[in-house]
Amino acid sequence: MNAIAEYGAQHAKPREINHFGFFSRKDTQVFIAQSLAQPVIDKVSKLMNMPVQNMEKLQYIGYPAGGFFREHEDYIEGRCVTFFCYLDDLSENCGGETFFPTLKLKIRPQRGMAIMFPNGPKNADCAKKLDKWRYNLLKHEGCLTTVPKRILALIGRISTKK
Ligand SMILES: O=C(O)CCC(=O)C(=O)O
Repeated sequence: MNAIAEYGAQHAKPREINHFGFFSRKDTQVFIAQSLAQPVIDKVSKLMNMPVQNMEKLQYIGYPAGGFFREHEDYIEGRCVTFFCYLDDLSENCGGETFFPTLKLKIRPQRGMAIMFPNGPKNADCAKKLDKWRYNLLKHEGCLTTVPKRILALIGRISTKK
């Protein structure tokens, strides 16, 4: 995990995105080189019970102090499961939690801790009411952090298309 964190810190590029409030984020990001990422991808694919071919690339996301990722959901083009692993311990009152507003669930990052959750289809492939319910349930945000925070993110897809 240290080698991955080092690779991420060396190669991640800053992003500051604001799509009229949607997917707004301030962070740094890089896809981890396959040779380093493969053992993690193999493990997560087992946890997700999905073939390795359905996994996206492993991402390193680093937030500077003042970084955030506003409320959003991850379901786009068949991205059906999300996995995050936290690389830092964040103490209370530093912000930086992963927040699921509908569930009123705030997860404070702890080094080595991982979470995994399903993403609901939002489009025509599911009844509208159910879509809305799932969307509301699983939308989440990376809260504003006052200290640096780093995570690994891996997405499983329903198809192998990338
Ligand atoms: O940083 C976090 O806690 C959440 C990150 C996130 O929501 C994402 O990468 O989709």
